[in-house]
Amino acid sequence: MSLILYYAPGACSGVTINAVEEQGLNVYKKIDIASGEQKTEEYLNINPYVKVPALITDGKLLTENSAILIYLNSLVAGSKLLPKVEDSYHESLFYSDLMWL
Ligand SMILES: N[C@@H](CCC(=O)N[C@@H](CS)C(=O)NCC(=O)O)C(=O)O
Repeated sequence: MSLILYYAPGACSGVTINAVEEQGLNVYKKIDIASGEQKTEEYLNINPYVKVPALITDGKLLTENSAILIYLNSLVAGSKLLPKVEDSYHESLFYSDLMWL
């Protein structure tokens, strides 16, 4: 499997950078959003939503911190990136925290 996470230092993609490192998957590329690199044709071909983070997994695009975290959690057996939930209240609380990100 090939994975590349596009991120910008100091931006909300820090959430997914931490998760990638936590999972031992050090596969990221820096995008300089201050200089507008996210608007270049090269990056728009990767992520037409003009944002970071963007994860490319086996050539397919996944965006949004929350969705990327759920995906990264699924890649590592026994991952503790996301909590185990005991009931529907705690499951909803988990999604509440995740979406707050
Ligand atoms: N809801 C998105 C937010 C993504 C987002 O707004 N990223 C900002 C950096 S924090 C960005 O790429 N901004 C560049 C731009 O809007 O041109 C997520 O959680 O992934």
